[in-house]
Amino acid sequence: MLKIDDYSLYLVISEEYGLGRGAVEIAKLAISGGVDIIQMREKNKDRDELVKLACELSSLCKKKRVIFIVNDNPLIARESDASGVHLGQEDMLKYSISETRKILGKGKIIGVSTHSLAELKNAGEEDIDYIAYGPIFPTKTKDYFLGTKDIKEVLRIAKKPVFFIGGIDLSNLDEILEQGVKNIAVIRSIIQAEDIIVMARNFKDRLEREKRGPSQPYEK
Ligand code: TZP
Ligand code: MG
Repeated sequence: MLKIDDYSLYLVISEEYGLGRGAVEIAKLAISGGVDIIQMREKNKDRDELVKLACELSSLCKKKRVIFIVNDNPLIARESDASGVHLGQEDMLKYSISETRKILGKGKIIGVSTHSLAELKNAGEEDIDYIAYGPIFPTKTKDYFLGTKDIKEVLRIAKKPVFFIGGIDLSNLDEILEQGVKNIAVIRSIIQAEDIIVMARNFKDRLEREKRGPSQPYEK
């Protein structure tokens, strides 16, 4: 059973932003570059297509020991034997966390999207494994963003690992890592990169460096 460690790089794949590249191709390249978690987030596919793609991604991720998460639907997560499911606030009206836990079973991962400190606090009380918080920077998928001012407060009150999301790229990564961010989730900056492997590796290297802490001065 794969578990979520700090300094994880979480890639959310939506083919619609993939510049013509398919989800499996993107996943393979991103895994080579070192992503720790992959989410299938497809809003324009029918159920059969979702199950088929989820099964392909699930078996690829299993082989590579990468966590695989299905967005929106715990039943598809179960059918594809994914590592877990990611639910938005509206998804939880359809599938409560307790129902989702029953569908998936104990060892699986449940993640929840939050967009405010209040949602973050509520999510922290639930039987879930991680929280996504954002969008912290402007992004194509939302018409608003939260900014970075509450990051320290988010980290102070969060009872689960938090993945910051929304408009994160290599140019603004340092700014949030300096505030204590440990885990990040991205879509476009990796899937739209000319070289997905190199871009994923750049993100991962930066997280690894942060994990090691400030470099020690050289001693003779
Ligand atoms: N939830 C909050 S922001 C976001 C989602 C799914 C989109 C993140 O995409 P990008 O391309 O990394 O800004
Ligand atoms: Mg959803």
